[in-house]
Amino acid sequence: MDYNFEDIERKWQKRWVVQKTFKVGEDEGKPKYYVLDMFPYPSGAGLHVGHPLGYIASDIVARYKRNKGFNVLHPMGYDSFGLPAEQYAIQTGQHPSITTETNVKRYREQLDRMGFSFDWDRSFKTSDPEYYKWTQWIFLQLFNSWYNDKTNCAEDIQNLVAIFEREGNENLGALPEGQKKFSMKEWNAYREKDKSDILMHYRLAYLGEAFVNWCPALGTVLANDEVKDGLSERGGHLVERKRMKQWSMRISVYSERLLKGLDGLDWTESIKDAQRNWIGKSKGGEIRFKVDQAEDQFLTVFSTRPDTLYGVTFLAIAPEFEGVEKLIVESKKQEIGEYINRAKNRSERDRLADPEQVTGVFTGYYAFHPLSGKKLQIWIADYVLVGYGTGAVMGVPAHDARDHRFALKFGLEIIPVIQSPPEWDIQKEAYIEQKGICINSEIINGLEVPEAGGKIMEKLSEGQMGISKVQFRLRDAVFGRQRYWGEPIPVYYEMGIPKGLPEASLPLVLPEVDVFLPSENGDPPLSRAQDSWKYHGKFNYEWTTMPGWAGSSWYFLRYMDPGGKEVFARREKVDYWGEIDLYIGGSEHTTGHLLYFRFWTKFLFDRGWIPFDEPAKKLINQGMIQGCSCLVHRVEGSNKIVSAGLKSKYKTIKIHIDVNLVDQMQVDLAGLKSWRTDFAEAEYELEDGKLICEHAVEKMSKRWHNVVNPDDICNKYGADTLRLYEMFLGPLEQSKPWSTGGITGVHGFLKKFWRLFYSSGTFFITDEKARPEELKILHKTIRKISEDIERFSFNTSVSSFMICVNELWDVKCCKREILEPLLILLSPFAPHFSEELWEQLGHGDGISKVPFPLFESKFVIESEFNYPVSFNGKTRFYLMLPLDLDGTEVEKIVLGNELSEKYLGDKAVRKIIFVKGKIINVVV
Ligand code: ANZ
Repeated sequence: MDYNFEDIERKWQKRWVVQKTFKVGEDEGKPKYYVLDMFPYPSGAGLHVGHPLGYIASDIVARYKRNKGFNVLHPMGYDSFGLPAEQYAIQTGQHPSITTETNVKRYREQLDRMGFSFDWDRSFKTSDPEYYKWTQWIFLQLFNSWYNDKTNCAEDIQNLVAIFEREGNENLGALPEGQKKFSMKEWNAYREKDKSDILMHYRLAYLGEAFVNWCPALGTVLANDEVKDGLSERGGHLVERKRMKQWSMRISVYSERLLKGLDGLDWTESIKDAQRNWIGKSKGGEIRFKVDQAEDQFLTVFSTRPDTLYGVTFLAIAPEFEGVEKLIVESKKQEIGEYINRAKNRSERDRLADPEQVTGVFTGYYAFHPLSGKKLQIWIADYVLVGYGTGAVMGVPAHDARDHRFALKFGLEIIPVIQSPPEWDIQKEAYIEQKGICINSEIINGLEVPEAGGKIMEKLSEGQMGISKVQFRLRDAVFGRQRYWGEPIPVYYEMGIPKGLPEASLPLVLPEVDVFLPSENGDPPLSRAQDSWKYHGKFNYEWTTMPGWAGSSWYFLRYMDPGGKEVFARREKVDYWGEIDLYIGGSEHTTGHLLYFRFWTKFLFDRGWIPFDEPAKKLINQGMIQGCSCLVHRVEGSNKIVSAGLKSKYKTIKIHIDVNLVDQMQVDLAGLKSWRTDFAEAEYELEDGKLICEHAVEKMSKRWHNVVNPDDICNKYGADTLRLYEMFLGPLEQSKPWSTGGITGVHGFLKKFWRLFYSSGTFFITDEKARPEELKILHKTIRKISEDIERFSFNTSVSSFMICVNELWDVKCCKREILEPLLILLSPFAPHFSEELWEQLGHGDGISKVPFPLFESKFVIESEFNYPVSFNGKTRFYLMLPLDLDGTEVEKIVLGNELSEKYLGDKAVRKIIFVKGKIINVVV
């Protein structure tokens, strides 16, 4: 019987579903293993062959771990809220839930065809009300929590209210920006609205004014990680900075813990470093400069280099600096107003990206140096960012490159305060080394940089002119989106006061609207909901919805207890499954999802709902599978297509064509003509009657006509070949182009493997005892595959299988003792194939839970070794000798060898160095 993958795969996929083979529950008798893929957004285009790369890898691990005796949780679901379904709804009027449903169905079919061992009973979509009920619930917990710096832990906001009622905010340490001290008496006398405003400064989910990335084309705000180079990541629309009242998440309070937690994680260093950078911890100080023309007014800057304080020659503030208008002299108001407007339309990234283009305006105001008393000009400059530090800097042109450029452009003084090498021209270039001896700096002259910085901060804090400070770059995360297709934020407004919904009112279900667009007056789409969509029929609900990252920040917990009605996940289940043991997904989520889900995990841990504070112990980022585009040459200005070899005769442009029309560079001409009318009408110049095209490696995308659908590969070669082939393409973490060139080789390997079980068309296996060389082939492979899977090196596994099968063919092995364990080894990679043969071998129990074969070293021990024989260290020849010979026996054989006589001549042997299994060296 031939290897009929179609029937086999259909049969096993069905059986796994019917028998619920991969359904899993808590089992105290087994160690657990939780392996998770980043769940997909079900887009209309369906999966292409790049998507399953990570899923195949995680499925191999899941299956392997089951065979190793682990109780494996391996779930899959859909991250189904988001922009594309909504954009489609805007264009077509089709409700996003319908689009989502259709796409999910398609994804499921595609995933099923690849033979993944997911426990589908645990599946859900983030847009299911039963799921987002709990996303809303977590939002409410965040809303009802604050971060206590003293306990370093999130706590119930009622604890804070109790403190205020008892003692006001006087003992609470640093106050939130713009907040005043109040006593217990004052607090108790405040109106509800005032109290609510004060508490808003503490809540972990809060409504606050913030500069946001506003995308007019999409009509919504975007998170920092959704903006790339000043454009929206989705759609590439212009993004501007705008101050808006927004729901935000106070992730910044977790900066230090998010940073520290990285040290204990088995994630790739590059991801950890990217997160470290994004969190961006800087140690330094806040320094106050008294403003000259204003009574009691100070300008506070944040600096990481207090040691350079005597080198300050100007101060600069961000154009969006709060209170900027109070620092501008009358005569400059118009000029500065225009400058500020221009700066607003430059994204933060642009402002930093173009260092040569320094701009700024002098405000006409001055401030005094806190130690020397020197008068310093205050400037407005757009290289100063409002969201970082205090939004103001002290300009030290001698030692900071940006300040240096600024000083050169505006003719400001450059005073060196750190000793630079003698040849250094400080007027030409800043000396930015953070070490050296201080000069021109009164009280710190002669001191080294770090010590000098400490001394300055000490001196400043004595006069209350500065305090040491650790600053993080990580900003609070904007949470509200002016979009329809997201979780409604469970908040209503009573007399202008935002209030969290009571738990019993959850889920707050997304209301129906007539169109999925903002209303005429620019309010978000949810404002279009009918009057019935009001809390208690009278209070407006919040109109913005949650961002894409809300649902994905805790989905890994829901898989542990997907049906739970009382709680997001029952504690005993979470205790059992614990952290994700292996998480596989793309590295593009580094500063988005991968940070947010760590944040929510830490929060849920703080509030006692889960027993761990990091979600994933190990993380692997699979590489991208790029497309291999096909391009034909069209003569410029005509509709003439010429074969690649003739292109030098003409001036041509390259045009993408569908990769499915090409076989090894040769284009199927008839297919091309029926593919698009411009090709049907074109004139052709061929080479030997053939149209040859060119290849280019690019992102796999519809736009480049280079998308390869896994369904097509499954139809042609089967899912097991697809699985093996994707792994065979190269190391999991590397990006690599898709080419179908090698797939027949992999398919051929499976066929050859299959034939080991068949003799003249009938199943034939013997129970004869295996010979040592057969056992050696098997155990070498067991060792290699086990090591490879543990190291996630799947490409090398596939090669080892190929070698093994070739070797077994050479010795004509058809023994059960060899082939049975080999099938188990292969089963994580090619599960349908292995299940089928396993059944044919007479097993009724399925291959997915039988023990993984154990490596036994005794079978691979070599009995002989091919020794290099050297004379005075120089290798002259090789001798194959049994490994159990001792030194004297070896000596005899070596000296008796006729080749030795040749190299010895008449010289006497002084000694022979013999290392078993390594070398023989004759010293003369
Ligand atoms: C004086 C100084 C002298 C500085 C010197 C640097 C070198 P990191 O390390 O990234 O935290 N800075 C502070 N707030 C800023 C803002 N809102 N926009 C732009 N720049 C800002 O950077 C901290 C340094 O960046 C601070 O230290 C400040 O310049 C600048 F030789 O102060 B420094």
